[in-house]
Amino acid sequence: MKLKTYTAPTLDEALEQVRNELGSEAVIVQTRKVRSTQWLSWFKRPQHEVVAALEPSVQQATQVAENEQYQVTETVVEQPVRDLRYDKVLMEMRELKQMLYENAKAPKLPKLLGELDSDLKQRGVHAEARHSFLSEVQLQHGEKRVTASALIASVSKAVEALDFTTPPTTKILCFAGPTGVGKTTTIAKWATQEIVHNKRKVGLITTDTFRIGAIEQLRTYATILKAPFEIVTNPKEIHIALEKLKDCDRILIDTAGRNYQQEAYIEEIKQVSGQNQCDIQLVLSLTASYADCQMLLAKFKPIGISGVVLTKLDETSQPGHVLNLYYDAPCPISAVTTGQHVPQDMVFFGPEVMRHILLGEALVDGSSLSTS
Ligand SMILES: Nc1nc2c(ncn2[C@@H]2O[C@H](COP(=O)(O)OP(=O)(O)OP(=O)(O)O)[C@@H](O)[C@H]2O)c(=O)[nH]1
Ligand SMILES: [Mg+2]
Repeated sequence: MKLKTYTAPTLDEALEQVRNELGSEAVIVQTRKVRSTQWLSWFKRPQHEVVAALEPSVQQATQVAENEQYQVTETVVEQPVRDLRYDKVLMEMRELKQMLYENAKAPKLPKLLGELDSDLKQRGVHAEARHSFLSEVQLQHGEKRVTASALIASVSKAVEALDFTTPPTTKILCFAGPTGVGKTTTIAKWATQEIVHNKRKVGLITTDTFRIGAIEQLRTYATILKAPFEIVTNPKEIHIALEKLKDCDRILIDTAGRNYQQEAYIEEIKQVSGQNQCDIQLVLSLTASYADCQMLLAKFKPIGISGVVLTKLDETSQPGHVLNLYYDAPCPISAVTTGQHVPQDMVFFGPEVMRHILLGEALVDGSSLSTS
Protein backbone atom coordinates (compact mmCIF):
# COMPACT_ATOMS: atom_id res chain seq x y z
CA MET A 1 0.00 0.00 0.00
CA LYS A 2 1.46 3.33 -1.03
CA LEU A 3 1.01 6.19 1.41
CA LYS A 4 0.81 9.83 0.44
CA THR A 5 0.60 12.96 2.58
CA TYR A 6 -1.52 16.00 1.73
CA THR A 7 -1.41 19.31 3.59
CA ALA A 8 -3.86 22.21 3.32
CA PRO A 9 -5.19 25.09 5.47
CA THR A 10 -8.51 23.28 6.05
CA LEU A 11 -9.53 19.67 6.36
CA ASP A 12 -11.93 19.97 3.43
CA GLU A 13 -9.19 21.30 1.17
CA ALA A 14 -6.85 18.47 2.16
CA LEU A 15 -9.61 15.92 1.46
CA GLU A 16 -10.32 17.54 -1.86
CA GLN A 17 -6.68 17.01 -2.82
CA VAL A 18 -6.98 13.33 -1.82
CA ARG A 19 -10.17 12.93 -3.84
CA ASN A 20 -8.68 14.61 -6.92
CA GLU A 21 -5.52 12.52 -6.90
CA LEU A 22 -6.55 9.15 -5.53
CA GLY A 23 -10.28 9.16 -6.23
CA SER A 24 -13.11 8.21 -3.91
CA GLU A 25 -11.63 4.79 -3.13
CA ALA A 26 -8.79 6.34 -1.20
CA VAL A 27 -8.41 5.23 2.37
CA ILE A 28 -7.59 7.80 4.98
CA VAL A 29 -4.88 6.45 7.20
CA GLN A 30 -4.28 9.38 9.48
CA THR A 31 -5.16 13.01 9.97
CA ARG A 32 -3.74 15.63 12.27
CA LYS A 33 -3.21 19.32 12.70
CA VAL A 34 0.37 20.40 12.26
CA ARG A 35 2.09 23.58 13.32
CA SER A 36 5.40 24.89 12.25
CA THR A 37 7.91 24.87 15.08
CA GLN A 38 9.39 28.16 13.96
CA TRP A 39 9.54 31.27 16.17
CA LEU A 40 6.26 33.16 16.43
CA SER A 41 4.39 30.42 14.67
CA TRP A 42 2.37 29.04 17.55
CA PHE A 43 -0.38 31.57 17.15
CA LYS A 44 -0.54 31.18 13.38
CA ARG A 45 -3.27 28.91 12.07
CA PRO A 46 -2.30 25.23 12.00
CA GLN A 47 -2.34 23.23 8.75
CA HIS A 48 -4.32 20.03 8.24
CA GLU A 49 -2.33 17.01 7.22
CA VAL A 50 -4.04 13.94 5.76
CA VAL A 51 -2.20 10.70 5.05
CA ALA A 52 -4.08 8.65 2.45
CA ALA A 53 -3.54 5.45 0.52
CA LEU A 54 -5.07 3.65 -2.41
CA GLU A 55 -5.75 0.04 -1.48
CA PRO A 56 -5.12 -2.68 -4.03
CA SER A 57 -8.43 -3.67 -5.59
CA VAL A 58 -10.48 -6.29 -3.95
CA GLN A 59 -8.50 -9.44 -3.85
CA GLN A 60 -9.63 -12.92 -3.92
CA ALA A 61 -6.79 -15.32 -3.66
CA THR A 62 -7.22 -18.92 -3.94
CA GLN A 63 -4.62 -21.29 -2.74
CA VAL A 64 -4.63 -24.81 -3.87
CA ALA A 65 -3.12 -27.17 -1.44
CA GLU A 66 -0.36 -29.43 -2.69
CA ASN A 67 -2.47 -32.32 -1.65
CA GLU A 68 -5.44 -32.24 -4.01
CA GLN A 69 -7.40 -34.24 -1.46
CA TYR A 70 -7.41 -31.30 0.88
CA GLN A 71 -8.08 -28.47 -1.42
CA VAL A 72 -8.36 -25.35 0.72
CA THR A 73 -9.74 -22.15 -0.60
CA GLU A 74 -8.62 -19.07 1.28
CA THR A 75 -10.64 -16.01 0.50
CA VAL A 76 -9.47 -12.59 1.42
CA VAL A 77 -12.71 -11.04 2.62
CA GLU A 78 -13.67 -8.02 0.64
CA GLN A 79 -13.31 -4.85 2.69
CA PRO A 80 -15.95 -2.30 1.80
CA VAL A 81 -14.34 0.82 0.40
CA ARG A 82 -14.84 3.42 3.08
CA ASP A 83 -16.90 6.42 2.28
CA LEU A 84 -14.97 9.69 2.53
CA ARG A 85 -17.84 11.19 4.55
CA TYR A 86 -17.29 8.51 7.18
CA ASP A 87 -13.62 9.35 7.20
CA LYS A 88 -14.48 13.00 7.68
CA VAL A 89 -16.51 12.24 10.80
CA LEU A 90 -13.66 10.16 12.15
CA MET A 91 -11.23 12.91 11.32
CA GLU A 92 -13.31 15.48 13.08
CA MET A 93 -13.36 13.25 16.15
CA ARG A 94 -9.59 12.92 16.00
CA GLU A 95 -9.33 16.64 15.55
CA LEU A 96 -11.36 17.21 18.69
CA LYS A 97 -9.03 14.86 20.55
CA GLN A 98 -6.08 16.77 19.16
CA MET A 99 -7.57 20.07 20.25
CA LEU A 100 -8.00 18.77 23.79
CA TYR A 101 -4.41 17.59 23.72
CA GLU A 102 -3.14 20.87 22.35
CA ASN A 103 -5.03 22.77 24.97
CA ALA A 104 -3.60 20.63 27.70
CA LYS A 105 -0.10 21.26 26.36
CA ALA A 106 1.04 24.86 26.77
CA PRO A 107 2.56 26.33 23.62
CA LYS A 108 6.31 26.74 23.76
CA LEU A 109 7.00 30.43 24.22
CA PRO A 110 10.23 32.37 24.06
CA LYS A 111 11.80 32.54 27.53
CA LEU A 112 10.73 36.03 28.66
CA LEU A 113 7.27 35.64 27.20
CA GLY A 114 7.03 32.29 28.95
CA GLU A 115 7.94 34.03 32.21
CA LEU A 116 5.24 36.61 31.63
CA ASP A 117 2.79 33.78 30.92
CA SER A 118 3.55 32.00 34.21
CA ASP A 119 3.54 35.33 36.03
CA LEU A 120 0.02 36.06 34.72
CA LYS A 121 -1.04 32.52 35.58
CA GLN A 122 0.22 32.97 39.13
CA ARG A 123 -1.79 36.20 39.37
CA GLY A 124 -4.96 34.31 38.47
CA VAL A 125 -5.30 35.03 34.74
CA HIS A 126 -6.94 31.95 33.26
CA ALA A 127 -5.59 30.11 30.19
CA GLU A 128 -8.00 31.56 27.63
CA ALA A 129 -7.42 35.15 28.73
CA ARG A 130 -3.65 34.57 28.79
CA HIS A 131 -3.73 33.14 25.31
CA SER A 132 -5.76 36.08 23.96
CA PHE A 133 -3.60 38.66 25.66
CA LEU A 134 -0.22 37.08 24.85
CA SER A 135 -1.26 36.70 21.20
CA GLU A 136 -1.87 40.46 21.20
CA VAL A 137 1.51 41.04 22.89
CA GLN A 138 3.24 38.94 20.22
CA LEU A 139 1.42 40.77 17.46
CA GLN A 140 2.56 44.07 18.90
CA HIS A 141 6.06 42.70 19.34
CA GLY A 142 6.47 41.52 15.77
CA GLU A 143 9.75 39.79 14.92
CA LYS A 144 11.89 41.80 17.35
CA ARG A 145 14.18 40.07 19.84
CA VAL A 146 12.43 39.66 23.17
CA THR A 147 14.26 41.70 25.75
CA ALA A 148 12.65 42.69 29.05
CA SER A 149 12.25 46.35 28.08
CA ALA A 150 10.94 45.51 24.58
CA LEU A 151 8.47 43.11 26.16
CA ILE A 152 7.22 45.75 28.59
CA ALA A 153 6.70 48.11 25.65
CA SER A 154 4.80 45.39 23.77
CA VAL A 155 2.62 44.69 26.81
CA SER A 156 1.80 48.40 27.04
CA LYS A 157 0.89 48.48 23.35
CA ALA A 158 -1.21 45.33 23.72
CA VAL A 159 -3.07 46.96 26.62
CA GLU A 160 -3.66 50.10 24.51
CA ALA A 161 -5.12 47.86 21.80
CA LEU A 162 -7.78 46.58 24.21
CA ASP A 163 -11.16 48.22 24.20
CA PHE A 164 -11.82 50.64 27.06
CA THR A 165 -14.92 52.69 27.56
CA THR A 166 -15.05 55.98 29.36
CA PRO A 167 -16.71 56.03 32.81
CA PRO A 168 -20.50 55.76 32.62
CA THR A 169 -22.33 58.95 31.82
CA THR A 170 -25.85 57.86 32.73
CA LYS A 171 -27.49 60.15 35.27
CA ILE A 172 -28.77 57.47 37.67
CA LEU A 173 -26.51 54.66 38.82
CA CYS A 174 -27.60 51.87 41.14
CA PHE A 175 -24.87 49.92 42.95
CA ALA A 176 -25.73 46.31 43.73
CA GLY A 177 -23.72 43.35 44.93
CA PRO A 178 -23.18 40.79 47.65
CA THR A 179 -22.76 41.68 51.32
CA GLY A 180 -19.75 43.66 52.42
CA VAL A 181 -18.05 44.02 49.01
CA GLY A 182 -17.72 47.79 49.40
CA LYS A 183 -20.81 49.24 47.73
CA THR A 184 -21.39 52.10 50.17
CA THR A 185 -17.70 53.00 50.37
CA THR A 186 -17.45 52.93 46.56
CA ILE A 187 -20.44 55.28 46.30
CA ALA A 188 -18.71 57.74 48.67
CA LYS A 189 -15.49 57.56 46.60
CA TRP A 190 -17.37 57.88 43.30
CA ALA A 191 -19.49 60.80 44.55
CA THR A 192 -16.42 62.68 45.74
CA GLN A 193 -14.66 62.28 42.39
CA GLU A 194 -17.76 63.51 40.58
CA ILE A 195 -18.11 66.52 42.88
CA VAL A 196 -14.45 67.48 43.14
CA HIS A 197 -13.09 66.63 39.66
CA ASN A 198 -16.17 66.92 37.46
CA LYS A 199 -17.90 69.72 39.43
CA ARG A 200 -21.17 67.81 39.25
CA LYS A 201 -24.09 68.09 41.63
CA VAL A 202 -24.51 64.61 43.10
CA GLY A 203 -27.50 63.26 45.01
CA LEU A 204 -27.38 60.09 47.12
CA ILE A 205 -30.17 57.60 47.83
CA THR A 206 -30.07 54.56 50.05
CA THR A 207 -32.53 51.69 49.78
CA ASP A 208 -30.63 49.79 52.47
CA THR A 209 -32.99 49.85 55.40
CA PHE A 210 -32.07 46.27 56.18
CA ARG A 211 -28.67 46.54 57.85
CA ILE A 212 -28.40 48.45 61.14
CA GLY A 213 -26.22 51.50 60.60
CA ALA A 214 -26.45 51.39 56.79
CA ILE A 215 -28.47 54.61 56.57
CA GLU A 216 -26.13 56.46 58.92
CA GLN A 217 -23.10 55.25 56.97
CA LEU A 218 -24.23 56.91 53.72
CA ARG A 219 -25.78 59.86 55.50
CA THR A 220 -22.38 60.65 57.05
CA TYR A 221 -20.73 60.75 53.62
CA ALA A 222 -23.62 62.85 52.26
CA THR A 223 -23.19 65.34 55.10
CA ILE A 224 -19.42 65.62 54.52
CA LEU A 225 -19.98 66.11 50.79
CA LYS A 226 -22.96 68.43 51.32
CA ALA A 227 -24.89 66.20 48.95
CA PRO A 228 -28.69 65.85 49.12
CA PHE A 229 -29.66 62.50 50.62
CA GLU A 230 -32.86 60.43 50.43
CA ILE A 231 -33.94 57.21 52.13
CA VAL A 232 -36.22 54.80 50.30
CA THR A 233 -37.93 52.15 52.40
CA ASN A 234 -39.96 50.61 49.58
CA PRO A 235 -38.11 50.11 46.26
CA LYS A 236 -41.41 50.58 44.40
CA GLU A 237 -41.41 54.19 45.62
CA ILE A 238 -37.97 55.09 44.45
CA HIS A 239 -39.44 57.42 41.81
CA ILE A 240 -40.45 59.78 44.66
CA ALA A 241 -36.83 60.16 45.79
CA LEU A 242 -35.65 60.49 42.19
CA GLU A 243 -38.16 63.29 41.65
CA LYS A 244 -36.80 65.13 44.70
CA LEU A 245 -33.26 64.86 43.32
CA LYS A 246 -34.12 65.72 39.74
CA ASP A 247 -31.88 68.80 39.78
CA CYS A 248 -28.78 66.68 40.40
CA ASP A 249 -26.41 65.86 37.53
CA ARG A 250 -25.80 62.45 38.97
CA ILE A 251 -27.75 60.26 41.39
CA LEU A 252 -26.04 57.32 43.07
CA ILE A 253 -28.26 54.67 44.68
CA ASP A 254 -27.00 52.35 47.40
CA THR A 255 -28.66 48.98 47.94
CA ALA A 256 -28.51 46.37 50.70
CA GLY A 257 -25.90 43.64 50.32
CA ARG A 258 -27.71 40.41 49.50
CA ASN A 259 -27.15 36.77 48.78
CA TYR A 260 -27.94 36.94 45.08
CA GLN A 261 -28.15 33.20 44.72
CA GLN A 262 -31.74 33.92 45.73
CA GLU A 263 -33.66 35.20 42.72
CA ALA A 264 -36.01 37.32 44.90
CA TYR A 265 -33.17 39.75 45.57
CA ILE A 266 -32.48 40.18 41.87
CA GLU A 267 -36.15 41.16 41.55
CA GLU A 268 -35.60 43.78 44.25
CA ILE A 269 -32.84 45.41 42.16
CA LYS A 270 -35.07 45.21 39.10
CA GLN A 271 -37.69 47.22 40.97
CA VAL A 272 -35.15 49.91 41.82
CA SER A 273 -33.65 50.14 38.34
CA GLY A 274 -36.69 49.02 36.30
CA GLN A 275 -38.51 52.06 34.94
CA ASN A 276 -36.09 54.71 36.07
CA GLN A 277 -33.50 54.77 33.27
CA CYS A 278 -31.05 53.62 35.83
CA ASP A 279 -27.80 51.82 35.07
CA ILE A 280 -26.82 48.95 37.32
CA GLN A 281 -23.22 48.81 38.49
CA LEU A 282 -22.50 45.34 39.84
CA VAL A 283 -19.95 45.54 42.65
CA LEU A 284 -17.71 42.48 42.92
CA SER A 285 -14.90 41.91 45.35
CA LEU A 286 -11.63 40.66 43.87
CA THR A 287 -11.18 38.63 47.04
CA ALA A 288 -14.07 36.40 45.97
CA SER A 289 -13.38 33.33 43.85
CA TYR A 290 -13.58 33.78 40.11
CA ALA A 291 -16.32 31.14 39.95
CA ASP A 292 -18.41 33.21 42.38
CA CYS A 293 -17.92 36.34 40.25
CA GLN A 294 -19.04 34.41 37.17
CA MET A 295 -22.08 33.08 39.03
CA LEU A 296 -23.09 36.63 40.01
CA LEU A 297 -22.63 37.90 36.46
CA ALA A 298 -24.89 35.10 35.27
CA LYS A 299 -27.51 35.89 37.94
CA PHE A 300 -27.61 39.58 36.96
CA LYS A 301 -27.55 38.96 33.21
CA PRO A 302 -31.36 38.82 32.80
CA ILE A 303 -31.82 42.32 34.25
CA GLY A 304 -28.83 43.76 32.41
CA ILE A 305 -25.84 45.40 34.03
CA SER A 306 -24.03 48.39 32.56
CA GLY A 307 -20.77 48.13 34.43
CA VAL A 308 -18.76 46.17 36.94
CA VAL A 309 -16.93 47.78 39.86
CA LEU A 310 -14.10 45.61 41.17
CA THR A 311 -13.22 46.22 44.81
CA LYS A 312 -10.40 45.25 47.18
CA LEU A 313 -7.62 44.99 44.60
CA ASP A 314 -5.27 45.68 47.51
CA GLU A 315 -6.41 42.55 49.33
CA THR A 316 -6.21 39.98 46.56
CA SER A 317 -3.38 37.70 45.46
CA GLN A 318 -5.27 37.17 42.19
CA PRO A 319 -5.40 40.61 40.52
CA GLY A 320 -5.41 38.78 37.17
CA HIS A 321 -9.13 38.26 37.61
CA VAL A 322 -9.42 41.80 36.28
CA LEU A 323 -8.19 40.56 32.88
CA ASN A 324 -10.46 37.51 33.08
CA LEU A 325 -13.42 39.79 33.75
CA TYR A 326 -12.33 42.16 31.00
CA TYR A 327 -12.78 39.28 28.55
CA ASP A 328 -15.72 37.48 30.22
CA ALA A 329 -18.02 40.15 31.65
CA PRO A 330 -20.92 41.17 29.41
CA CYS A 331 -20.23 44.85 30.16
CA PRO A 332 -17.22 47.12 30.76
CA ILE A 333 -15.31 47.37 34.02
CA SER A 334 -16.08 50.88 35.32
CA ALA A 335 -13.81 51.27 38.31
CA VAL A 336 -11.40 49.46 40.57
CA THR A 337 -11.00 50.20 44.27
CA THR A 338 -7.71 49.78 46.03
CA GLY A 339 -8.26 50.35 49.75
CA GLN A 340 -10.46 51.64 52.54
CA HIS A 341 -9.58 55.31 52.21
CA VAL A 342 -12.31 57.59 50.95
CA PRO A 343 -12.05 59.11 48.41
CA GLN A 344 -8.58 58.35 47.11
CA ASP A 345 -8.72 54.53 46.89
CA MET A 346 -10.68 54.26 43.66
CA VAL A 347 -9.70 54.65 40.01
CA PHE A 348 -11.92 54.73 36.99
CA PHE A 349 -10.86 51.87 34.74
CA GLY A 350 -8.62 52.43 31.74
CA PRO A 351 -5.40 51.26 30.04
CA GLU A 352 -3.13 52.64 32.79
CA VAL A 353 -4.92 50.61 35.45
CA MET A 354 -4.87 47.47 33.34
CA ARG A 355 -1.20 47.91 32.52
CA HIS A 356 -0.35 48.35 36.17
CA ILE A 357 -2.33 45.29 37.16
CA LEU A 358 -0.78 43.11 34.45
CA LEU A 359 2.80 44.19 34.90
CA GLY A 360 3.00 45.17 38.57
CA GLU A 361 5.59 47.64 39.85
CA ALA A 362 8.51 45.24 39.61
CA LEU A 363 8.05 44.75 35.90
CA VAL A 364 7.19 48.39 35.23
CA ASP A 365 10.62 49.50 36.39
CA GLY A 366 12.09 46.73 34.28
CA SER A 367 14.01 44.98 37.02
CA SER A 368 12.14 41.73 37.15
CA LEU A 369 9.20 39.78 35.83
CA SER A 370 8.13 38.53 39.25
CA THR A 371 4.91 39.46 40.98
CA SER A 372 5.09 41.72 43.97
N1 LIG B 1 -9.17 46.62 51.64
C1 LIG B 1 -10.23 47.20 51.11
N2 LIG B 1 -11.35 47.34 51.84
C2 LIG B 1 -12.42 47.92 51.27
C3 LIG B 1 -12.40 48.38 49.94
N3 LIG B 1 -13.63 48.90 49.66
C4 LIG B 1 -14.35 48.77 50.80
N4 LIG B 1 -13.63 48.18 51.77
C5 LIG B 1 -14.02 47.86 53.15
O1 LIG B 1 -14.98 46.83 53.11
C6 LIG B 1 -15.85 46.94 54.23
C7 LIG B 1 -17.30 46.94 53.75
O2 LIG B 1 -17.52 48.13 52.99
P1 LIG B 1 -18.98 48.67 52.68
O3 LIG B 1 -18.83 49.82 51.76
O4 LIG B 1 -19.75 48.90 53.94
O5 LIG B 1 -19.57 47.40 51.94
P2 LIG B 1 -21.06 47.20 51.44
O6 LIG B 1 -21.00 46.40 50.21
O7 LIG B 1 -21.77 48.48 51.37
O8 LIG B 1 -21.62 46.32 52.63
P3 LIG B 1 -23.16 45.97 52.89
O9 LIG B 1 -23.96 47.19 52.66
O10 LIG B 1 -23.22 45.51 54.30
O11 LIG B 1 -23.51 44.87 51.96
C8 LIG B 1 -15.46 48.23 54.92
O12 LIG B 1 -14.62 47.90 55.99
C9 LIG B 1 -14.69 49.01 53.87
O13 LIG B 1 -13.74 49.89 54.39
C10 LIG B 1 -11.21 48.21 49.17
O14 LIG B 1 -11.09 48.57 47.99
N5 LIG B 1 -10.16 47.62 49.81
MG1 LIG C 1 -23.54 49.14 52.25
